[in-house]
Amino acid sequence: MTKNKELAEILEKMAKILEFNGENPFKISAYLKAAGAIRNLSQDIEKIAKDERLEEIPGIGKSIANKIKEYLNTGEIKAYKKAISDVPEGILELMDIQGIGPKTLRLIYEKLHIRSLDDLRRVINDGSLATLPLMGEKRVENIKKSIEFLDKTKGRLLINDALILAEEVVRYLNKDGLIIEIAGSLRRRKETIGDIDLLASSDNKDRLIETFIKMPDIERVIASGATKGSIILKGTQVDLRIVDKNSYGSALQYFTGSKMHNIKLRKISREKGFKLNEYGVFDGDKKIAGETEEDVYNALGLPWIPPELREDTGEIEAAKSGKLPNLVKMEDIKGDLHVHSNYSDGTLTLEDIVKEASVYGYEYVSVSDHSQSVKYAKGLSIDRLKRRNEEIDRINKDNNKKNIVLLKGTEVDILRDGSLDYPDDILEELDIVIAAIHQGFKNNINERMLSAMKNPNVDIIAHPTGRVIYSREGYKMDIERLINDAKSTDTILEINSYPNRMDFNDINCKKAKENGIKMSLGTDTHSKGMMKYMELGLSIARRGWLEKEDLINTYPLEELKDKLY
Ligand code: DGT
Ligand code: CA
Ligand code: CA
Repeated sequence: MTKNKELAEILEKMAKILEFNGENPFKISAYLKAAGAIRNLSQDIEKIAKDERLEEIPGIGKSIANKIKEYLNTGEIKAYKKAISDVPEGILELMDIQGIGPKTLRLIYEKLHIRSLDDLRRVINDGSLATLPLMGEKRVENIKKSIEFLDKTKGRLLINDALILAEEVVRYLNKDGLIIEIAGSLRRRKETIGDIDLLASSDNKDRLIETFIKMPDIERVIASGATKGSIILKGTQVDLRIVDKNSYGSALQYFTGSKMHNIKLRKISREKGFKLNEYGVFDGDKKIAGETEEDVYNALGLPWIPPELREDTGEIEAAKSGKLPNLVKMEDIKGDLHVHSNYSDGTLTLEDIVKEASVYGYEYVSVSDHSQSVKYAKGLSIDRLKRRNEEIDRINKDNNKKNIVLLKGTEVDILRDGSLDYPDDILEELDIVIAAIHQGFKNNINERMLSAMKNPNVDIIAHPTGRVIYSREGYKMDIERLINDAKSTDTILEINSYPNRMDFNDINCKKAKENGIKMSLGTDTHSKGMMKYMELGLSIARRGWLEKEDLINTYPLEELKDKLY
C-alpha cells in the first residue's frame, strides 16, 4: 500500500501548490478530495488501477485517474512537475509548515519577500510577520513551534548539535570515572546524525541504566533493559549500551559502523575462518580479540582504521594494501583562515581575535572581512579596509612576543558580472584574498567563479557550493567544473566549518584531493567561541581522506606566504 500513501501526499501537495498559485478553487478541492479518498482506501491502489476501477472511487474523476495511472506507470506526474516549477524556489519546503496555509504563504511571499526557512525565521524574530493582516502574536508563536518541529522531524541533527547533546549525556553519566564513548555515525563524524549511540563499560550495569533513564529533561524512555537503555532527549534518541570490558573493543567497532563497513569486515573474517560480532573475533570457540578495536582489526589482518573513514568507500582495500591516508589532525593546524572582525559584521575586535586564537596555539589568523557591496554584512569600504590594515600592522608589531600574526585578508564578493568587489590594486595590498558569492545565487556561478579564480590576487574560494544545511540547497553549479577550474588556476578551495555550512563536504573534498587541489579550513567566526568550529571542518577534511599537506592551514607561516604569493 506504499503507493497509496505516496499518491495521497502528492495530490495534497498539488492542491497546496495550486492554491499558492491562485488557481480555480474547484480544481483545488478536487485534488484534496481525491487525496482524502486515497488515504481512506482499504485496498491497494495499484490493484484498483490494474482492474481499471479508479473512477469508481468516490472523489476521483477521469482527469485525476489519468494522473494516478501516469504515476503508477512512469513514477512521475508531468502536471505535478510543471506546477512545482512554477513555485519560487524555497517556497516548496515552507508548505510543510503547520499553521501557514498556501494563501498566507503567498501573502508573506509577496509582502515580506520570504523565500526560505531562514527568511521566515528572520521575519518572525524581527516582528514583521506579526504585523501582517490576520497574523497576530499567537499565530506567529504557533508557526514558530511548527518550524522547530519541522527541524527536528527532518529527523537528523546537525553534527554540532549532536556533539553538544552527546557530551551533555557523557558528562552527566561520567561521574565516577566510567569508561564511556560516543559510537555510531557521530563517532564517524557524519555531518548529520540520526541518533546518538553511546557505549560504556561498567561493573554496575543496572545502576548505570537506572541513572541514564532518570536523566533530567528527558522526554521519554523508549527502552530500558539489562545492557541497554534508550531515551528521547530534546527530540533526539540516545542509545546507551553497556558491555563487558573484554568485549569493549569489538562492541565499539560494531556500534561505530557504518553498517556497510561492518558487513565487509565480517566477510573478511569469514574468509579467514573466524567469526566476528560485537563480543569479539572468534576462532572456533576461542576468542582471539575483543578488548580493543585495534586488536579486532589486527586479528583480521588489518591496521586500525580511523572511524571517519569507515563508510566502505575504499578504506578496507586501502588498509589491506597499507595505503590508508595519514589523516590530518588538530595538532597539525597552525591557523584559522576565515574570521570576521567587528570592522565588518563580526563582534570581535582585532585584539579579541588574537586572544581567541591563542587558546588554540595558532601561528596566524586571517581576518577576512566582507567587501564593500555586501551592505547587510557591513562590508568594508576601501577607506575602512585601509584603516583596518593599519591597525593589523600595529597589532602584529606589538604582538610579536605572542607569536600570533594577523593576516590582512578579505572575503571579497564575486559580483553578478564575475568581477570582484575591490579593484586589483587594493587586493594586491592584502596577504590573503578569499572570494565568495553572496548575491545572484542562480546566475552563471561557474563562469563567475572562474573569472574570480583567474584573478592572480584570489587565493581561495570560500564555501564553494553555497549550501546551507536544512535551508538552502546551494548554488546551481557544476562541481566537476569548479574542481577543474580550481586546478587550472591553482586556486585553493575552502572547507567552511560553520555548523550549518560544512561546505565543501567530505565527498567533494575527496574528489578535489584526487585532482591535486589544496584546501583551506576556515571557521567563518563572527563572535566569541566560534573558533572551536575548526573541529567540525577538520572532521570533514578527515572524512574526505585529507592529509596534512592537503590543507594549507598546516603550513608554517613562511611556507603559507610562499603558497599565497
Ligand atoms: P545514524 O544513527 O542514522 O546517523 O547512523 P548510525 O551509523 O549511527 O546507525 P545506527 O544508530 O542505526 O547504528 C549504530 C551502528 O550499529 C551502525 O553504524 C552499525 C551498527 N549496526 C546497526 N545495525 C546494524 C546491522 O544491521 N548490521 C551491522 N553489521 N551493523 C549494524
Ligand atoms: Ca546512530
Ligand atoms: Ca542507534
